[in-house]
Amino acid sequence: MTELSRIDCANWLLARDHFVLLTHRKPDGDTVGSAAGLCRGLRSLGKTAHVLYNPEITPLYAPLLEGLTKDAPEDGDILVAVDVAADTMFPRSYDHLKNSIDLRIDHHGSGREYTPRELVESDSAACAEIIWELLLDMGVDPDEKMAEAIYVGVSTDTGCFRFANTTAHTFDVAGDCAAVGADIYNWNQKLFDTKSLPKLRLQGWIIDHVQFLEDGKLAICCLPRSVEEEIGVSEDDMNDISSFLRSIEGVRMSALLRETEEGRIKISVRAIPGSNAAAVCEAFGGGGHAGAAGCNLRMTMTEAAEAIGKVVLSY
Ligand SMILES: [Mn+2]
Repeated sequence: MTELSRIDCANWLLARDHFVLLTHRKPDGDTVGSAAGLCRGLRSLGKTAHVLYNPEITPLYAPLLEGLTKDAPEDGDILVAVDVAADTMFPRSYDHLKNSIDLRIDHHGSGREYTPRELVESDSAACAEIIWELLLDMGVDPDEKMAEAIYVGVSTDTGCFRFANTTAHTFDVAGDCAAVGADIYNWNQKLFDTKSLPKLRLQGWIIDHVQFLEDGKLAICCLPRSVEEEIGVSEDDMNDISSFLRSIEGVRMSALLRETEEGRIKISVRAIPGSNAAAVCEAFGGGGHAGAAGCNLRMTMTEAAEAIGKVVLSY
């Protein structure tokens, strides 16, 4: 595997054509924004580029991909994964493509190699930050739609610039996006200031059912699928629900446990600086960032809560 510098990566892309960009399962603002921004940038250079249709795309982010998607790659297409830390993170329908991905562009330091070459900058708060610089390195003249996609990526991965991963560079990129004309107010409103009633009801349920351990430093909540269904929350509602637990006063680390359709337990861990969410999840075969990480366990909810509770505070 070759680790590319950003300039090498820009030149590698410039020397090629016919790109298909891949996003991760449960696509968030960063993977979608990165793919949309890069796709538009490549097109502006006269290249053919598409984002591979992701069956899990939600109504919140779907507009960013309008006119950009393609159902399947064709012979000779170059496959590029953006914001995808491991090949286990792709939607099921991409299984047959896993061995033919040419390049990974990512900001997950704990990611696992699955491509012959990669550009990984783990000090970037969002993959979209790397994409923005890459666009400029390639000589792209950014337009409003590119800026909007990149803004969605950087703002969502930083919780609207509140998380500890936010750097001066994150603000620089967001500032560039604003200067180019991204509709920042509209996106902030949609992403951070509007909550559906089911989401608020679910937050209420979580507050009623959260367990505090270690004098309130650790918050764990087990969320049964039946509760999600009864309240009627959407995937968009669940987007940043795990960060909500960390916002309780005194909590250093939080874990939200959910039941997946495949009968596994999906654990989202969030931590404040000084605690390491990625280390916890790596102990269970998952990964992520120090502030936000995840893993999937094949056990019952009670077993999973016990297992995670034991490990959590050693990190
Ligand atoms: Mn990301």
